[in-house]
Amino acid sequence: MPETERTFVMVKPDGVQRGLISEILERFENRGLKIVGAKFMQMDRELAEQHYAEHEGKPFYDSLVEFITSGPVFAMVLDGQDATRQVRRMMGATDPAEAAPGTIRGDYGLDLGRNVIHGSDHEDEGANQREIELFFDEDELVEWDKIDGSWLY
Ligand code: RTP
Ligand code: MG
Repeated sequence: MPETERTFVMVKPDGVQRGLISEILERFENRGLKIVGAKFMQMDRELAEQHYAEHEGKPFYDSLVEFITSGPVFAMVLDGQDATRQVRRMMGATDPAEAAPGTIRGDYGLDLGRNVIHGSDHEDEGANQREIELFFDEDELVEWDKIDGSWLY
């Protein structure tokens, strides 16, 4: 079996409000990424500040924390080969105006703030594990194998 890794992904409040959870989840499932955890939740300020600690002090930090706590988010943990990088490729560039069509932000993002989705940074080693632990308890993650499917249908 090829080696896999887990990554943290979150539909942001704009994506939830626009009813895009299932559309986004479908893309990841179709891509073969395995869901090992999922949670519909309201982030509080403390969690938002921890999650975006790397941006503290930047001009957009306050509005970022404000935005991410403005309504519910859909957080998930996905497992697959090179999952962190693959998710980032599927998300597209941070600024939807720069994101390629066919990517999630390229297809649905409105502007730099309202860019629909967050994924762990693949260039920041350990970000995926850090974010998974920040949002999920170990017992909220499910270890399971995809079967070969011969008896399913
Ligand atoms: P994210 O963390 O949300 O997945 O986005 P990202 O890695 O693609 O981008 P990052 O640099 O981590 O920025 C986090 C979020 O902050 C907002 N942002 N605003 N110059 C700006 O006004 C600015 N730069 C970034 C974006 O909403 C970005 O997703
Ligand atoms: Mg980031």
